[in-house]
Amino acid sequence: MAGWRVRCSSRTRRGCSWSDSPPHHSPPSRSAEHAQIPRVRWDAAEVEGFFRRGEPVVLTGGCPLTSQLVGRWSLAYLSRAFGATRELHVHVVPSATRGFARHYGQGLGKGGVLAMSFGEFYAKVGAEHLAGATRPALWKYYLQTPLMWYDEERVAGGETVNKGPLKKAPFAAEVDADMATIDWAWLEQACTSGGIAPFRTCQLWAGHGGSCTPCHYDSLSNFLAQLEGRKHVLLFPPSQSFNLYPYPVGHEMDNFTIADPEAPDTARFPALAHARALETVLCPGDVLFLPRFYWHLVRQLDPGHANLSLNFWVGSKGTGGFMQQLRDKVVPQHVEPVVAPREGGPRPRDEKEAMVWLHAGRVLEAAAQKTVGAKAGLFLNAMAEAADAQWPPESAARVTATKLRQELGALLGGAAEVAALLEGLTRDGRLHPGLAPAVSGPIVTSEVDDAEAEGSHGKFRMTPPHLFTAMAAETDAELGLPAGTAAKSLLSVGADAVSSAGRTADSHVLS
Ligand SMILES: O=C(O)CCC(=O)C(=O)O
Repeated sequence: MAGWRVRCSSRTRRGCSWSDSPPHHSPPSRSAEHAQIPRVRWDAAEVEGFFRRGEPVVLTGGCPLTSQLVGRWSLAYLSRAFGATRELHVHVVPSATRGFARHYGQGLGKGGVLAMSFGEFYAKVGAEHLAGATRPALWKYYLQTPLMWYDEERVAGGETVNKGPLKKAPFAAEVDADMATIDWAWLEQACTSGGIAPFRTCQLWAGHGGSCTPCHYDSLSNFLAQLEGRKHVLLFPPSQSFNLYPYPVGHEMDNFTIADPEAPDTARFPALAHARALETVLCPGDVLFLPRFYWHLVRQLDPGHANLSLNFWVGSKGTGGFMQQLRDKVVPQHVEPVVAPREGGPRPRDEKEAMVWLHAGRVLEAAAQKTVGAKAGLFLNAMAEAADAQWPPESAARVTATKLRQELGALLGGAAEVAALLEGLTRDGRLHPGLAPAVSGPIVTSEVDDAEAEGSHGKFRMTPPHLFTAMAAETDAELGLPAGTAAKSLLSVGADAVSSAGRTADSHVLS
């Protein structure tokens, strides 16, 4: 394999002949060569097998899902076509920040989510990032906004189903007409053949190249369609979970990894050196099928160049009967997935089985938290060292530990498998003393349940003005800028671009 540089076909609609000239930006160096995600023509007979088996694949050759939008949609086009609606979600982080983690606050990282129109967003990235930028960039921007979606509800067995009618972001007639060119019938057929229906959400991703979405998994499968610019995708199957050091269960970011595979700190995260990844570079026209629970880190290539994707999340967040059975037996409360084992010992035989381990690990952590609260890490460390055999036989801790060993042993195949799971869960102090920084204070997150939104638990979908002002003041102090500079930078919008979008120049994002 010739390094990370993937040869995208120069016959793709947008002529993505990147292999002929050096890219503007290479992904950071890696500790290991990674295998390539298979690239297969969208109409090849073998494609259905990837969906059915739940394996990642890049569909090439003009997949009809979004082929009508490739070459038509661009940042420039959407800034005109989208109209004046100012409800689009734009993530904003200080320029030195590596990525956009979807969660911001003390212990999570600096940043926020602001409501803008596409014209405002484009004016900002045009003035501060895209070719010909005239102002230095204090902030980086990433528009991540749902365009069409179903609300969901959880039903028996932990599955999720669509609830109510299809909803749409308020966009102009031109975008509406474009959305109708999406081949929804192809998507439905793909989902049906893979047993992963129904469609849940279509989201727009627009950036200016250079930054990334850090390593995480989603509970829904995904078709990620690249429309403009390129993205490097690093993908880790569920079997690699232990090697990536997921945040502890219950943490705000417990579907993200604490370790950063792009900048591997193997002194702090030794197992990261063993993590086996798949990778690809998505070019306009490519559609990546990304099965749920696959960890993914997505980097926009080519800083200063427009980057645009649409994705389609599909399926149910449910994890099947085994999870419900396990929860009912060991922890009667809702938990969601994470984890897999070290080289050498017992381990799952395939990625489907690895997913069971991942979820079993999460149930184990949740059960420990329920039993001993904040001492869950200590409890699981002790279990990993088999110290529970010495605990008083009648104690709640011993009874729980025995029950957990029995139930998980039956699920995973035996005591050795449970020991391997415990070893992976507690590796290198992941849970105790705890590798993740402590979180406190209000949180701005794009992954918040409706019931939790807007402050009832100190969580916000959008950054309230007072939080943004505080963050901007910190940025001024860190960079030695006059007070108010960072805030002003975010409030100002390039007059030309805004008026060309048919809007007034004095509009701002925090009103
Ligand atoms: O494109 C990106 O930056 C992230 C995409 C992603 O995480 C997803 O589609 O689930």
